[in-house]
Amino acid sequence: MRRDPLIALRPWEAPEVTSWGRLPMSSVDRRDGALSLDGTWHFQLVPAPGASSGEWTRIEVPGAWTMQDLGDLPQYTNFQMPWAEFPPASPAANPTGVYERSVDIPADWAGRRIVLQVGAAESVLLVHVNGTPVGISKDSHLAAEFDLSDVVRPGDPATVRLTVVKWSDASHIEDQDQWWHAGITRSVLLYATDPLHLADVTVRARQDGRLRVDCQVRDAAGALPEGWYVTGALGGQLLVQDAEFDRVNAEDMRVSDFLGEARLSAAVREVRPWTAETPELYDLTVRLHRADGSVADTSHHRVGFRDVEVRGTNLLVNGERIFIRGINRHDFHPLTGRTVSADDMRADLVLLKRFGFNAIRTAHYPNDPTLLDLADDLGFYVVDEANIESHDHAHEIADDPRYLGAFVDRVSRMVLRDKNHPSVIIWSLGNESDYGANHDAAAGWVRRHDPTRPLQYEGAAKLDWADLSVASDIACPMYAPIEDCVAHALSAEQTKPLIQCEYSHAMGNSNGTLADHWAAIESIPGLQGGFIWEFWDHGILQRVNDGRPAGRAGAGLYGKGVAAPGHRWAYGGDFGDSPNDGVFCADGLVFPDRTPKPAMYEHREIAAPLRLRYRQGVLLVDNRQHFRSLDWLSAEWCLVHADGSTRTAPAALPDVPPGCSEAIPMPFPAPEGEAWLTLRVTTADDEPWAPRGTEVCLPQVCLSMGRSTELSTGIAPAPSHEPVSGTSVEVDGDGLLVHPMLASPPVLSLWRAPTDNDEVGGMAARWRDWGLDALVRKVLGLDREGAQVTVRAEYATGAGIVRHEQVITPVAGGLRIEESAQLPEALDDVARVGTVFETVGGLDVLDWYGQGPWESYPDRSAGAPVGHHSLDVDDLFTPYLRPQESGGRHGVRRFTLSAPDATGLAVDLAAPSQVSVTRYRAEDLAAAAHHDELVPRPGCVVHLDAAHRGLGTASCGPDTSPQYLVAAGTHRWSWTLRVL
Ligand code: IPT
Repeated sequence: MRRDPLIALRPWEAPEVTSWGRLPMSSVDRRDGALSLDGTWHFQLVPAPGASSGEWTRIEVPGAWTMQDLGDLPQYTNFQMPWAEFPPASPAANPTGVYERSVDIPADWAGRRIVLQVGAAESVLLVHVNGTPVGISKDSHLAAEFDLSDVVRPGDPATVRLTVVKWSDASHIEDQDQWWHAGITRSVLLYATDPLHLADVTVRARQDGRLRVDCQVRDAAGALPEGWYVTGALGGQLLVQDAEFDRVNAEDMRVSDFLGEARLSAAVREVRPWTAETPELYDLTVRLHRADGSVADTSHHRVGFRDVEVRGTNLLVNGERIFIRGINRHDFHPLTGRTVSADDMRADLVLLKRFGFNAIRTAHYPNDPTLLDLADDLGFYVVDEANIESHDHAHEIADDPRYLGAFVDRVSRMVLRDKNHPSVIIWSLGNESDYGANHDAAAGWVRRHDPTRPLQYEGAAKLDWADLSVASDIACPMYAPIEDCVAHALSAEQTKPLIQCEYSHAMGNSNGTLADHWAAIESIPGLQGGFIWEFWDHGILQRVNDGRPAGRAGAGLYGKGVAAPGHRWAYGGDFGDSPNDGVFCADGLVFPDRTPKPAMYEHREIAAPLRLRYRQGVLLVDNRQHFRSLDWLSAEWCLVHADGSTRTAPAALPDVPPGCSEAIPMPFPAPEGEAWLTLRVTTADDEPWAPRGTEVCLPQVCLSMGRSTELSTGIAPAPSHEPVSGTSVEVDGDGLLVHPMLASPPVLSLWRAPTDNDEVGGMAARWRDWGLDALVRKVLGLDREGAQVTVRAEYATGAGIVRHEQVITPVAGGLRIEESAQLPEALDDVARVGTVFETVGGLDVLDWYGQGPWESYPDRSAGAPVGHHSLDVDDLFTPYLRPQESGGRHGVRRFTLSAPDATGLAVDLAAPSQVSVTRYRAEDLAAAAHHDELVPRPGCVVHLDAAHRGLGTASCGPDTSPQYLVAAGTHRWSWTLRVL
């Protein structure tokens, strides 16, 4: 057999080879009108490039083979490479997929230039057509195009063979924190153009309406043929008249000087500028005409008129200092791994829009091109990031000249593809790859080709946020503590806008202190926001019986964040993958099925377009947007009293300009006692991302006898429960309360099922060392004084003795339990101090007065308004992928837990407390690795916490702030228990 020259070249171990035979990247989108080659292809998986199994099977394109049960499964590592070879080497065992199909080349393509486009192939693509080697490409997240004109014949079938080599020198610079997959992950298509065609179009559209369009025609060999010309048409009705060009002919463009480029320019009067809040787009059609006027080629663009600029320490869009309410997003899907449909991408962005996000960082590679079309359309600012992450060998690669071409290739091709998207406001050179000459080379290319946008790279800026000489116009650290950001902004040293490229790591039950970040960002010039890490939990839907990915057959086998019975969300190690980094890939604000986690509601409120304030009896509405009025919003007032009464009234929103505030009349007469006023804000009309009536935010103020509190710091006093005599308190020989509604008595609890933050941050290990997960109670004394019982107990921990006292007193209709716990000095950081008990079965509904309805914790409670809430107990629980502390509600003052026949129990808390009601004990949660392993208990496990530790973000980044820690010393709390 003849040796295949593409295999003989061994391009998978040659970083200098970034491509061969590949056409230059372009902004001209050829997807419309192309022949789709998506569908079922013949497929062979062989153990190494050049091997042959002789056994053909089938595969879906686009689709990674790792998701189609073809013998090679996904593997998850964060930054460690999955194998030991040093760059640029890759392992000899190198799964290689051969995709093959036949395609009928349309007969009417005779005389045309025929191009194959492979949307994305991971990690090296070798192309053969009709047995002829056609080309090579690397970069798993950008399309590769090949000119087939000389190897196919219109009217005849052609055999397209795409060989994809999984591991390569390129894997070392695609070492992102995500699943390793392999195969063709985006669409494959074939299209034809005139031999003389629009090779590239560069659109510059300014906020003031100036438009410049540079068209590159290839291959005109320095001059367009006699009489050929280019025209452009902008917008439907309005602009063409006012624009200088509708039809700009060759003379206008000084075709005599033609060097392959034609320039069109126009000034659009009364242009509606593009911003993420006002994503105004104009249709631009560029046409290349033959001398007889017929059209040789057409290119469509959606143009947004806007300016981006870094001025001093501010990032400006259309001259305004904007806030970046961003998120990091991967191309991810639980059924297909990396292949994401347009509908799915739209659903991602719609959800983000509904939760107040206005920016996306395409972590850590250029996303599917459709994502940018949608971002233009729906309104997002995008940091477009090049596909470079050399994490494990960052230092070696950043200056390695063998990788120089790859760096420049990846960055420049991204810019060439995406430069006309108004949504893209910043280019990123990649992620976590140290900083070296290869970065500067790529930065130089970008600055020359596109001077209209700033550039960022965390690795360049991280050693000195203010250094103006490095390849980053933004100080874009990751996971910097709030105090460090504040200190920098106040230091007088700051030279660039500070926008964290990653912060508030959303792993498990997390995102503590998000509101504190934003309090700093909004009040300190120089701080402009950041991108939360990250959007998705990367759990892959897996069949439990055979451990295989469910693949496309799993459609619909999940809901409300949970996989259907017989399935689970797989994370690292679940496919037998080794090495792996476990559950670290489950660190998103949404579950793998896109169900929002409670932290999304926290963000929604922090990012609300409208905020309420109440100062000295005056109610103020703030328009917190940069460009929009409030006229797209409707609202309704809701006043909630502690006694359970609620009043509503329609609200008329004032015409407050962006960034301004206005006083509005109080909608209700001043309430007696404490009450909470909420504005339920919804969309007034259909928005592209939300039907009319969609809830946008729930700003709230506390109206409390002239006192005011934003959000949730106060709560009304409890009804008093006077002691009554004549009733008795029943306790057993150990001094444990016996009560008809309780299946297990109230005891002290100092522990929670560790969150991912607790585990990675080291707190969980400390708690285990102290023995807090298995406290042993020793009764010291039991006293009766009349009807009152006092029980004193102690618990030996690795950090000293904890003393606990319960004073139980009969009160009207129930029992009052006053408790205190004394924590020794060394026990200075526990998960909680409170009571835990279990109820009898059948109590399925929780009604409470406090913050809700969403899960909230002391350092994540800005998004949960105070009110009367009601939920089924099962719906209180948040199914974090690795079970952990979940389902808490902050600021709870009282609740009932009832059965359908309204029997049950009621608890009144003397002070607002952290409460959780679940079907699981903390140890049940801590013992399970996946949600499907949990077995609900028949009764409810109820925690009443006098103090509960904040969540923080210590799985990657800062722990919670000191004010949210549970201190040593004496804690006191008191509650009453009644039977309904
Ligand atoms: C940072 C990475 O950029 C991101 O890909 C992800 O791994 C994240 O952390 C954690 O989930 S890098 C980290 C070493 C700070």
